[in-house]
Amino acid sequence: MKVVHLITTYNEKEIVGRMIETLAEIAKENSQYDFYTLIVDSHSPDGTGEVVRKLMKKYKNLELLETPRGLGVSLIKAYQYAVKELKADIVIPNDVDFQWNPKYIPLMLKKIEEGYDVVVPSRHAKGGSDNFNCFRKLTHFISNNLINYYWGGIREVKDLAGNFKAIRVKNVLEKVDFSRLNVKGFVIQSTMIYELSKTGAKFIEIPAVYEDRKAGKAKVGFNAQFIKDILETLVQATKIRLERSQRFVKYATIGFISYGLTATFLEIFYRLGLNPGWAASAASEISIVFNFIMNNLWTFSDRKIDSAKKIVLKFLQFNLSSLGAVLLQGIVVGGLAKLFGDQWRQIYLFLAVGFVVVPYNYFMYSRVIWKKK
Ligand SMILES: Nc1nc2c(ncn2[C@@H]2O[C@H](COP(=O)(O)OP(=O)(O)OP(=O)(O)O)[C@@H](O)[C@H]2O)c(=O)[nH]1
Ligand SMILES: [Mg+2]
Repeated sequence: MKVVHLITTYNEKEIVGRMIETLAEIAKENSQYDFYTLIVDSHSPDGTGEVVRKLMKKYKNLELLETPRGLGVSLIKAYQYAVKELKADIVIPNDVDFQWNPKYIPLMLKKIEEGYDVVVPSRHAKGGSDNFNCFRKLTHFISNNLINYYWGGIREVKDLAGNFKAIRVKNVLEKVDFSRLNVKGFVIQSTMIYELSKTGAKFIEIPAVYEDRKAGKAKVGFNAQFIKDILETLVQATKIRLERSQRFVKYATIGFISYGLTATFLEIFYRLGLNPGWAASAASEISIVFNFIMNNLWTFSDRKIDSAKKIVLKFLQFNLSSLGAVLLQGIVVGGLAKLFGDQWRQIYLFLAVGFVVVPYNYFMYSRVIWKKK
């Protein structure tokens, strides 16, 4: 299997050689893999590129990719290059400064062999840690926890800010649509977790220690670039939140229309002579069919069920799950009526639908009926 390291550098001439050497040692000790190192450098004025060019004479599996300034822009180019040109099977991006120690690589590869698609060394997994000062702790908390995790709703892993991860190419990285990614700075990290999650990737975090820089200077400090990075993170997290909630909005729209449909058919069937109970049941079944078709074509179009046999099976499952919703609704309304009296029944219905049936159905649809492959 071909493993490609993507090492991003900007003014890192003191340390780039040490990273190349360390990766070569790891390659020697893990000879079952075919390792390749791509240094991704944004035309560093300190001559990092020159150092790499010289080392390319000594190490044959080493290459330099020159990119425009910006970590996001650089990584987007590098990921595409690793997939398309280098034909990588596994890609491992990392910083050059040893804050993420390459010693975790053999374990990360083992996890990929075990079937995980994205392995993320994490400061927030049990046993992980960092050595940040108060300022960095605060900025990390704001961007990682508050903006990305809570506001953006990116929850596949807890450590969303690190560069270091192992990613399977087949069916995962190769499916990421880089042409529509337009991020410039450090927010590329949480954006990648989100993009990878859309491919249906299976994630795992392994505990890791985020160490101090071994040489050179940090590019992160309290300056104009930092403000730009935080703003970009906020905008991007908002976009991700909106994109993610689109599914729920579609589901809710269909639910709303089907309520109208049930009410209309209840009237029609009743006027045709059915008693109200049968009329309501028949109307509900029509709404169930409508729900199933529309959610399959629209809400879950990316996970569409299309073989005839599966449609039959899933439709039966869908009916069973809807029956569950009806029972739940009955239990909640009945229970509340017993406790507080019948006169508030419309309020109980509203509460049962809003707080129990809607979340229950959404859960069943997204996790059972149209679950990710
Ligand atoms: N190609 C490229 N790499 C960059 C750019 N900016 C930063 N890097 C590299 O990306 C990695 C992360 O940058 P750092 O400055 O270490 O950022 P950080 O780790 O969040 O900050 P510290 O904890 O203070 O080191 C390093 O290897 C940098 O050299 C860029 O514009 N282009
Ligand atoms: Mg660093």
